[in-house]
Amino acid sequence: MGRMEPKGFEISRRAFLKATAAGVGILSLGHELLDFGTWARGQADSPVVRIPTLCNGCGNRCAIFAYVKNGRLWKIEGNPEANGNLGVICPKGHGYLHELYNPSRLKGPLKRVGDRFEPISWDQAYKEIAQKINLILMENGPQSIFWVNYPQPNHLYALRLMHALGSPHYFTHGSTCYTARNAGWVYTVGELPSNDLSDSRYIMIIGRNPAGGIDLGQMKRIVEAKAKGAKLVVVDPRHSETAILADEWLPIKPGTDLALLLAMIHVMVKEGLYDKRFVMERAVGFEQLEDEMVNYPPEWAERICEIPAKTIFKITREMAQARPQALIHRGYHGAFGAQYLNSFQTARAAAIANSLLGNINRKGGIYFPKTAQLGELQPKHPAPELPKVGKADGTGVPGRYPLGSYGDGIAHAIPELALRGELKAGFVYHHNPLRTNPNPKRVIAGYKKLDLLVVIDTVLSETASIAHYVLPESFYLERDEAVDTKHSGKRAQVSIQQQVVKPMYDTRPGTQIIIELARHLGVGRYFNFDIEEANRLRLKPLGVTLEELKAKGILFVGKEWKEGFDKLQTPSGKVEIYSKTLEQLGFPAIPRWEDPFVSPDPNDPHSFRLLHGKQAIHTHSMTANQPVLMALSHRYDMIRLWMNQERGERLGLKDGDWVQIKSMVGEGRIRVRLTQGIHPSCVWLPSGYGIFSKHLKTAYDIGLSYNDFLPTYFDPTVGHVMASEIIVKVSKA
Ligand SMILES: Nc1nc2c(c(=O)[nH]1)N[C@H]1C(S)=C(S)[C@@H](COP(=O)(O)OP(=O)(O)OC[C@H]3O[C@@H](n4cnc5c(=O)[nH]c(N)nc54)[C@H](O)[C@@H]3O)O[C@H]1N2
Ligand SMILES: Nc1nc2c(c(=O)[nH]1)N[C@H]1C(S)=C(S)[C@@H](COP(=O)(O)OP(=O)(O)OC[C@H]3O[C@@H](n4cnc5c(=O)[nH]c(N)nc54)[C@H](O)[C@@H]3O)O[C@H]1N2
Ligand code: SF4
Ligand SMILES: [Mo]
Repeated sequence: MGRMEPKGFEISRRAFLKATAAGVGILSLGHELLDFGTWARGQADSPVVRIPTLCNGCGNRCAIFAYVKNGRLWKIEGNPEANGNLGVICPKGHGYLHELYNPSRLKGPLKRVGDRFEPISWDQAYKEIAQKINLILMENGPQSIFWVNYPQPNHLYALRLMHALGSPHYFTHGSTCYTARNAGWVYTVGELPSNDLSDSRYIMIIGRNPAGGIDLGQMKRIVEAKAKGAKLVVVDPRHSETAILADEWLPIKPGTDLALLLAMIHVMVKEGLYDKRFVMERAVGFEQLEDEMVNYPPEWAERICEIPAKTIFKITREMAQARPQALIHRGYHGAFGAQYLNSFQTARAAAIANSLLGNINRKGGIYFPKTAQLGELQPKHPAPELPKVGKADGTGVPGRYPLGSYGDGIAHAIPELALRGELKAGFVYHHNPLRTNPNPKRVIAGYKKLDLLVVIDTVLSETASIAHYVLPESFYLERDEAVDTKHSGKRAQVSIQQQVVKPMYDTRPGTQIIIELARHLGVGRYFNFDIEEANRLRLKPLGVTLEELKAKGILFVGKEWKEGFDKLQTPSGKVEIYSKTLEQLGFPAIPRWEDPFVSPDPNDPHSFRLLHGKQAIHTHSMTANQPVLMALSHRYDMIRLWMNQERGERLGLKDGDWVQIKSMVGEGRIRVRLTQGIHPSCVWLPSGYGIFSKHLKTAYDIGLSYNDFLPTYFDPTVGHVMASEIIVKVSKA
């Protein structure tokens, strides 16, 4: 463990006593009562200890140093060497720290008794859960049990548990976030790549907002590229935080990015701007692309996406000039993660346009990062057999969702499968479907239908509130976790979340909970290890020890990234401009224009498309209850619906007025923000609010969530939520 005592952190004992002389005599620190003298002596005398770990304020899992004094967390800082955040951390990371000392945290396991929760011991909770699961297994078979979680390094052990029980039903939140984007890339270049931003000379970002939907490393690299003269073009119906930095902001009509991309491809093909050698040697299907693209000149696209044809020509020509150090960002959630009926084709078109720039695995282009290949637990700890039944959500099943990600599953199908009686019992871990899945009325009905719902969380979230058992996980700074390979880049990075302070309450680390559940469920033979042993086994092939990793927090392993490639992980080994696989499955083998599923009524002044997105100070459903972060929301008046100024005025609205929003499935009230910075056809809702768990007092009933307005949809390609296929009517409240 790295130790240091930076001068600035030491408060001298005298200064401290002076500052608190008028204070109380007894202080309550968590659950311990200390007399003031003991506490003050401890504060003054103990050194500041620096422990490297990972932030859990959002899925980015930035590498941080936590500073601890006298057993209390002092502050966190970014780890300067880390790929993902390059030494910085964001406001959510700072704000979420306060959760450690938030009195509304879960303090021990709970059991539902009627409409109340009662405390229960860990052992008793495990016994009762195991009894119920065993009964359900006997009556309904293993496929009636599921596990769903936020994808994270210890998911491996949850998957092992489901397989040990014989169930294929392991899910992540992917269908609400990124499955269209991932599939688009996978079916074109074989895997999900990264963006080599810092060495790029021309960066085009479509519906990605790393300054708000935070990615700290990306922002630093964009700024670095700009300092070297790179041009930044941001395509977003909204003037996002990233658009503020852009050389050019293209306020596209939402849902039509595919038209823009098809027109760009058209220009590259027609004017011969593409990388001919790369396409000839490294891609299949260019001839078919040429045939199809005649249909999509920029003049056609302008009528659909409302970006002037001359801008499309200009941007495309400029990009071709800068290639191969030019890229279209691989995207995440906003434009084609899981948003529209055409999102899969949009992701495909983005991948193809990049390929025509010849930038695949090139400096300044789209590249395949080096990822550490962790070791296996087997043969020492044999893995259970793979389940014999397929997934009931239809992922990977011909005729259902053949392009769907079997690994992620379709999590928002869980309530539907529960309503049909196909799923009977489940574990929800670090995930809050009641708030983050579409159409909460259906989600609540589905999850309530389960014979057994076990939720593993740190607070009484919406989902935990309806569980039969709530198992409290220790806060991230209180626990060791599975080694992580996220944020790989030019060199493979391996990182670790480790314990920084002692658990305040009767809580346990997630991996330990999984292992203990397995032992009670009679499949302990697959879990004869603890997190430490598992971490050691997994690090072994990398040639680094757990001690080294714990001392530094992150380590780089393996060889440096190199330009170029021999063979891609596609069936042809090349870029699949034309995809035979898609053809065989009955999907368009070359992207072609598809309208979004729904569109606002152009003749109705009240009709808008409802978009949503991140604000830099909140994470999904998990930070709104942080008093410091919510204070920022109020102070900067951020809990408002963005609407185009002129359209708002036509509805008789003034900035700050209350409006009523109504869709097919829900309604609600919120204040409006009138701005020039949004396309007239849509309104935009910040996505971190609308908390309805009464236990989360700071957040309760403030703002709205887009999910309240989103019907339950499954797109026909990968089964995602189609999160922006929402038409709402907005009127003055
Ligand atoms: N602050 C914060 N940061 C986060 C997270 C968080 O919860 N909070 N979560 C992390 C996660 S899990 C994710 S998935 C990422 C998401 O990261 P992003 O995908 O960057 O985030 P979003 O805000 O969903 O969307 C980005 C932009 O897409 C725009 N947009 C919406 N519809 C369209 C469209 O049809 N076309 C185009 N071109 N643009 C459109 C929105 O206006 C928005 O500015 O953020 C990560 N970082
Ligand atoms: N309302 C709304 N819905 C959304 C989004 C949104 O921004 N807002 N974004 C969409 C996207 S891009 C994504 S990726 C998904 C994300 O959706 P989810 O996977 O549901 O993620 P979160 O809302 O971040 O948090 C889930 C739960 O994890 C709990 N939690 C936090 N830390 C810990 C911990 O250390 N241990 C345990 N056991 N639990 C913990 C939180 O209390 C919370 O209840 O949602 C999608 N749906
Ligand atoms: S982006 Fe912010 S909240 Fe997310 S992991 Fe990094 S520091 Fe933590
Ligand atoms: Mo996400």
